[in-house]
Amino acid sequence: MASSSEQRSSDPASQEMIEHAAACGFELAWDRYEAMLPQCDFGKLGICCRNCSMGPCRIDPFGEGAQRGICGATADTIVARNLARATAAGAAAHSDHGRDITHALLLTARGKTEGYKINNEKKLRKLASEFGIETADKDLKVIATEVAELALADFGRQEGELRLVSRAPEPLQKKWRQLGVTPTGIDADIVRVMHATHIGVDTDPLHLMKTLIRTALSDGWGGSMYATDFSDVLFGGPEPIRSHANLGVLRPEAVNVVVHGHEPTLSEAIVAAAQMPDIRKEAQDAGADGIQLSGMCCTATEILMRHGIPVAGNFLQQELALATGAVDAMVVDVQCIMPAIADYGKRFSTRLISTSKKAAFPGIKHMVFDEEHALTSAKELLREAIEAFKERDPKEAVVPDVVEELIAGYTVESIFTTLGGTYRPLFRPLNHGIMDGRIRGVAGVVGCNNVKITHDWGHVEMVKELIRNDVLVLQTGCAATACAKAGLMRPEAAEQYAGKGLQEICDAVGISPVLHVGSCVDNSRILLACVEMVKEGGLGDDISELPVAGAAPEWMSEKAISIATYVAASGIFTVCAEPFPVMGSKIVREYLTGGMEDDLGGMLAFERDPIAAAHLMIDHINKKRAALHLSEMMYEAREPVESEAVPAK
Ligand code: NFS
Ligand code: SF4
Repeated sequence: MASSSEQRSSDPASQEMIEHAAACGFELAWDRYEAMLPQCDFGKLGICCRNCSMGPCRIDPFGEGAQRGICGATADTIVARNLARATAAGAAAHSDHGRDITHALLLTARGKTEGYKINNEKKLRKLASEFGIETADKDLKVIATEVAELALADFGRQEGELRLVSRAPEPLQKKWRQLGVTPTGIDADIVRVMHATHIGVDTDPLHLMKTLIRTALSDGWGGSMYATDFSDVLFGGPEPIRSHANLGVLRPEAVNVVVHGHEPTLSEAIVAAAQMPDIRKEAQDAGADGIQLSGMCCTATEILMRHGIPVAGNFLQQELALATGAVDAMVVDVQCIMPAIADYGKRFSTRLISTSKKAAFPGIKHMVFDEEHALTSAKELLREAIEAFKERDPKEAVVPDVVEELIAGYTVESIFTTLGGTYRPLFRPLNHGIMDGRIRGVAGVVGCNNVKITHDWGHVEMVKELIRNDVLVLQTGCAATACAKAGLMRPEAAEQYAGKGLQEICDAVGISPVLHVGSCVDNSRILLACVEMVKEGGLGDDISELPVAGAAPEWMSEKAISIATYVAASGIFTVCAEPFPVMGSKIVREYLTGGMEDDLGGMLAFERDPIAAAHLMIDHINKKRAALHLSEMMYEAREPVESEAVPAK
């Protein structure tokens, strides 16, 4: 028996579409998951290896069969190598995205892109001064060229330290150096993992952990951070902005274009093209009430943050959006795109188009997009959608009438400037709120959806538990979309769900208790918010002393492995729901969930129950508050608000 729509998702729009899909005979990720069961236990424990062709080898966890691979590799070695490779793949995904944004800035500075310009001169000048570039009397384009070239050099850096390492608090930099995990060069650190994990190279699990941590750090303090900085420079630094989320943003009367994937170079061009008079007229002539653009996954959060474009959904909603039959085009680039979406191109007039030179999908039209012809390509994609609209059978379109309001657009620069007016040190209201016991601490709740956990339930339950305990929550990616859909990013959410102290701060500053800070690469904003909290003073000298914690309650991707690792290696206690595939190695498991804290001030924990996980975070925050001798919390935690969501399977 297939699981029920309530077991699959806690989001009403998704439940409705899951039932619709079942009635139409459409297969969804949950169906494929159930067909896959039971999943391989060797894989779960991380104890299978196929790094050479003498294998595959697998270790018997009960100690009765093979205890070593043919080469002699132990379970500890195999687990460590596998995890290192996953981390490298995740770091590579973020960093290659960062490289492309940096390159797009360089091309723009050289006048070689179509439709992009430098949108944020202030941030560019700030970066130039950070990089030690002389800017007096220099043209903006020259400054941009020099900044982009220095950043690109960090990708290929062969020695020394990554430039942005200097943004970390001194004590943290010192810990990294002492352990020998300071990132060197973004590409080189990834290559190092691939080399170290080849047969017969690094087989010491703890030494492999260092190689893995270095790569993760070069993602968080390198590739991802550059992606964020240069997206802000090129496309503008986000400011608080209102919008909507969930499948109900699709409008059957309009040409519906969903951009899905990650790199804002594509989605930004489509946003611009959709506003051009000729394209709008073509849509009108086709009988449509305009073009309705919306986003899916992280690219959604990029154009939400900067333009208020509504979000159609998160990772597990990509098939559901297509199942509505109301999507005329889904335009994808890279990462988190299920190849299964190709099915919908056969069932509806929907155009499925992949645009990255890095990714093609069987059954999906490949129209490679490049920055040199960005606007022209974007218009071409929109014209495909208009053609599809003409062919669409209106009777087949079923769109759930579910949308929620939200505010997004928070950044390190914009979080506490919403009061406006006189100059004030940015993070003072936050630090003071923490010190006087109104706010208990801050949590970053980020990451994906995963069929193993009721969709959105993990995120929403955890975040509600945190804010009722006066923990301010920062969110990115699919986690942010989940909580936006649940109404947690409206200012009224403070009154409905937050503890009294947090409510007082939200009212005073004019923010909601859950702040949307962007896409997954924008987790770098969370790191930098921690740096600002340290700089503001009163909460210790290092990130590891702050009353903060991180979580990924529905994670699934290799990128999430890299993120959780760099967050922990930056000194932040981080809880992941699904355990990393390390349970087959006592050494690796104990290091990540214990020893790492002695070395770097932060560590991981694994807990599937979102409420229990929230309490691990709250206990950690309380421990840090006590160590800092902060005052008692001003108010008792708020009573839990009764939840309608069903528990996870
Ligand atoms: Ni992050 Fe974004 Fe979503 Fe997970 Fe995928 S879209 S980069 S990986 S699923 S949050
Ligand atoms: Fe087996 Fe060693 Fe080859 Fe892995 S590297 S497949 S453990 S022989």
